[in-house]
Amino acid sequence: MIIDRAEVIVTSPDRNFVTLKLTTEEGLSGLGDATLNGRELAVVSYLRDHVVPILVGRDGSCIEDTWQFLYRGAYWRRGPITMAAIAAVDMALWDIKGKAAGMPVYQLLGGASRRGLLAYGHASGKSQEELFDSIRAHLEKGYHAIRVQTGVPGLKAIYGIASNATNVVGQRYDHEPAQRGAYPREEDWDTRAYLRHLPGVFEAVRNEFGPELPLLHDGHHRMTPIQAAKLGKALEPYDLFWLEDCTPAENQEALRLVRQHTTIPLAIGEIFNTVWDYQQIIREQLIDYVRSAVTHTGGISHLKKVLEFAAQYQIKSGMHGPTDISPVGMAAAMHLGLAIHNFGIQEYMQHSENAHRVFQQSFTWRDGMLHPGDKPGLGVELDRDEAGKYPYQRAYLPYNRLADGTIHDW
Ligand code: GCO
Ligand code: MG
Repeated sequence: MIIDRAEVIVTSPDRNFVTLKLTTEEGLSGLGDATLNGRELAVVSYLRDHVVPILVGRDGSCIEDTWQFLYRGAYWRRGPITMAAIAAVDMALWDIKGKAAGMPVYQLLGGASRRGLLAYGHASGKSQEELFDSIRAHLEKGYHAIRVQTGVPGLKAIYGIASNATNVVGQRYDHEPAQRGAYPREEDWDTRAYLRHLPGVFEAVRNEFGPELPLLHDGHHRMTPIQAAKLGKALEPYDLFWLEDCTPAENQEALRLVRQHTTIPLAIGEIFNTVWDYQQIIREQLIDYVRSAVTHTGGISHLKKVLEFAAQYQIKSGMHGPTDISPVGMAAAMHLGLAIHNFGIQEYMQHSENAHRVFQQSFTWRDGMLHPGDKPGLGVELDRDEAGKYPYQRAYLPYNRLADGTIHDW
């Protein structure tokens, strides 16, 4: 199965996506997601300038060997750009292997461990009324688990909160994608105001929607360890499924302090790239869910190893699935999530209709659960004509400042 062609396709149906397409001499093709939100072209160059020239002519059936060749061979290991590029190659090779075998990738990974994948969506609102409307819209769309993000009195713009009331699933492209434009948007932040406000919001949501609905929250790296501990304690009565990214977790030790004070489940890892980023927090059981995306963690081959390590400590998966993970990356997450034993939950934010036209997919979404479908490979095809209608547009994630002008984690 010699790799004959390797192409990098950049398309922007409502947001930018970078896709690697590998084709073998037999004419089998595979897709891999290499999208790094707001820094897309860096991965394009890494692939086009450094990876494509050494892929062509290799035996595409050797997935692990190709992974090691790209990881160890580069000498410069880890990091989001390298690992997104390797992930794209890895996904594309699994896709090809599935097509060659006539099996969906989850079968190659050991077969299904469950009927489907519980998925959560993103509800948000500046006010309680908007938030409740957004939660209701998600329930109507079939979600059985919901992430709750809220505006904070006195703050104008917060990442993750839709800026208008039409916060309807599939139409919400005014938040979370990197914003198109020449310069990143500035937002504001005040952790004390947020800590005062959030517990009351969860109390109101529980009173309105009852005790059973799984509720999640993303702290987006904004707290110090002691602030995170305080928030975890304050939220305990509302029985959250998880509190995500409570601190900037590249300081893995910070979580020890959080753990000493609260039993709230912790989810971390969407900005991690390798098992090494998880070494301490998994071994010391400082988290409950691994948030990595297949796309940003070296592909199916590497994330599977991270999740198997996590399984030894009863830590589960909670794979990243906002709209900056392309339909190809989402498919890879679904195949992996279906096969592993320690699946927890899958984030599923839903792509726009234009994105669905570019990427033809075979997954199903029923009763709050995702399933990757049974087409051979990953089950996604890319329509080149549709992709060509949407050229790349420069886009940046926002940043934020405290009232005195200090830049803060956003
Ligand atoms: C999430 C995330 C996203 C990321 C975004 C960055 O939990 O879904 O925090 O909103 O910030 O994917 O590219
Ligand atoms: Mg997050």
